[in-house]
Amino acid sequence: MIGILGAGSLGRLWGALLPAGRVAFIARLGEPTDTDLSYRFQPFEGPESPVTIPFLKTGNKPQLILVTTKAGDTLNALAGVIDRFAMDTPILLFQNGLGSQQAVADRWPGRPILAASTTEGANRPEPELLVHAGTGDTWVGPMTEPARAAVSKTVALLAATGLAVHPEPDILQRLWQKLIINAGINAYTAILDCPNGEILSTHLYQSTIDDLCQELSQLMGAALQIRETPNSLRQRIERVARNTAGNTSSMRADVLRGRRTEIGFINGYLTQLGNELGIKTPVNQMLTERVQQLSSH
Ligand code: KPL
Repeated sequence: MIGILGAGSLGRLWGALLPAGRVAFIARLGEPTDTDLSYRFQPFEGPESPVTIPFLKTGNKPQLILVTTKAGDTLNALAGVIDRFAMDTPILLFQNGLGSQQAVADRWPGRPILAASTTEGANRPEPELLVHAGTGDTWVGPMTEPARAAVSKTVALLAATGLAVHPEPDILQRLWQKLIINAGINAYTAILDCPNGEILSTHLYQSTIDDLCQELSQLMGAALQIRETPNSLRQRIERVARNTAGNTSSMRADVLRGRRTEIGFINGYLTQLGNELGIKTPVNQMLTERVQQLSSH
């Protein structure tokens, strides 16, 4: 049995694709477990189908736990349920940005805590409909020492979905690559209230992107000892913005729905890291503050 904590788009995607009967959602502390969760699933190819997934019952011993909560909810959500699970149960974190993964690993260093970086695209155009909008890749790697031995088992369990899942010994580096893209796109789309591609021609983006990429390059060099020029980072950001030109970013979507954004785990995380490392990050700070002004922080 695989347990999923967090029934948003990504949790529902894994729930729909894992073998039926071997997957259950994990109720948060105080939530009822006697009803099933039902929704419609539109696969990337093929017809829509109904999905019904039970909640994990007391006494169920999951082999793996997927955590698909928002970054800002993760520590609390896990703290509410983790004592129910054996110390050797692998826990795989799917949060955007950085900061929440380290917080979980620091809190439970003796548990096998893993992190994933995924490019699978899923959304919920209606609350009861989950659409697998784009296929991609998922990389899985260890965040704590005991997790090293759990990577191949975790990859094998997830590969049952038919999705492309790969082991990644250096998952932090992989998470940074995604962080760079999100840091260069998401906040701009939220502030400017536009799809990803439209940021490229705006004054706000044009007048700050080179300084932002300078900050990102310095931070990445200091944190990972990986040197990438600001220019190559800018090219990567712009390639993704063009390839996803019509998309509403996750951050713009959060602002539009009045939800808390993940800015604290993207540009906010980078600002904080800059403070710790003595690297100036005025553009990350400006983007963080402007998004915080928009959303319910
Ligand atoms: O990951 C994304 C997000 O919206 O969070 C991008 C790559 C910007 C695509 O929309």
